[in-house]
Amino acid sequence: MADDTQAYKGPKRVFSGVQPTGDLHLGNYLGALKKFVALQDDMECVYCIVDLHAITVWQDPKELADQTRQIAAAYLASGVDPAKAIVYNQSAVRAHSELAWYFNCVARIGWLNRMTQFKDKAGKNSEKMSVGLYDYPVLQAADILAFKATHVPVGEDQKQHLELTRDIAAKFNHDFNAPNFFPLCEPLIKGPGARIMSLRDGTAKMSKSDPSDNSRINLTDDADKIAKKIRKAKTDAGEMPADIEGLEGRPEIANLVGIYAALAERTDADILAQYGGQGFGGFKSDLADVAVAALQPITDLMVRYLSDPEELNRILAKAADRATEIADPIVADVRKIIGFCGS
Ligand code: AQP
Repeated sequence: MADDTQAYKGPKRVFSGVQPTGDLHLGNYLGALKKFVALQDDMECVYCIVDLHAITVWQDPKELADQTRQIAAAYLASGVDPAKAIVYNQSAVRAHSELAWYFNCVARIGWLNRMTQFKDKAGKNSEKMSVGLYDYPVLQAADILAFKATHVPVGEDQKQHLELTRDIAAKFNHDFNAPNFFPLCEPLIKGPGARIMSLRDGTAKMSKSDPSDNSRINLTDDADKIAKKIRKAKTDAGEMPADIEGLEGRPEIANLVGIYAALAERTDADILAQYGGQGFGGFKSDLADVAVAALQPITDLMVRYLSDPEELNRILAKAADRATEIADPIVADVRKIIGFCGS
């Protein structure tokens, strides 16, 4: 695998996406958006709002476009610059759907059966879920490979899906005797914020679909709400540990320390050295200040962007044209490689 990654000689390109399925939270910000901004000066970046993924579960047609603009506003407010990065919604670029079908014929059912995210989301109701939810990782592979993306910044929950993307790319290259046609993309997961956990349960991922709003900090929360949620965040009967070993078996404390470190751009060890031996009150109060200082400017800017939906529509449409210019020739080559008549 490693040799194959290096063997790909095409340009380096970043692709990632976020679903328009509700308010973005701190996990989405630290696991994805913050990384998006950091990469846009170094490589060509394609940042998608994955509305085709969103409809794998029911979305109200009256709300989908608003939700899509909400994510676009969050991208821009976080610092993604549409003059540098390509920011568009997935359904506006046909290459995603077309390539997903070709990859449906490359991916194996056994591979999809192993995907833990589908099992987690479907629970005991897998028979009643849409085929799209089951097939979600194949569309994700098409998203990435329609741009021959070489780097994919995501949170840790997406690791298994990116391994599947690499498997699909490798099998396509092998089956069609097209060595290195698709790159084996490199996940950019490591670093602070890769896995932010629920404020109510340090063993569960912070998630949009958690029924408890107190489990997450939303990018739309105001300063009071952020402070209240952090005050209420679950801790334990002990005190703040002074070193990393002291976080062992204390997932809620480890999560809060990780959030502090990621937002303040400091290390966990540094935070622990400062607060070790103290109660949680002062630490939580400082964490709330750090969170408000980092998130409030983003929230304010989001409101400004959302006040002009037509401008957001224009930004998305222009970027969709740029995305189509990159993806269409790649998918045309795929048609030729597969051997379709007239391609
Ligand atoms: N808790 C998290 N910590 C770090 N990164 C996270 N991401 C999501 N949750 C965390 C990353 O955010 C990006 C966008 O995610 P998404 O909206 O496309 O889908 P998701 O992973 O399904 O987000 P949620 O909040 O967990 O939604 P539900 O509740 O619907 O499952 C991805 O890069 C993801 O890794």
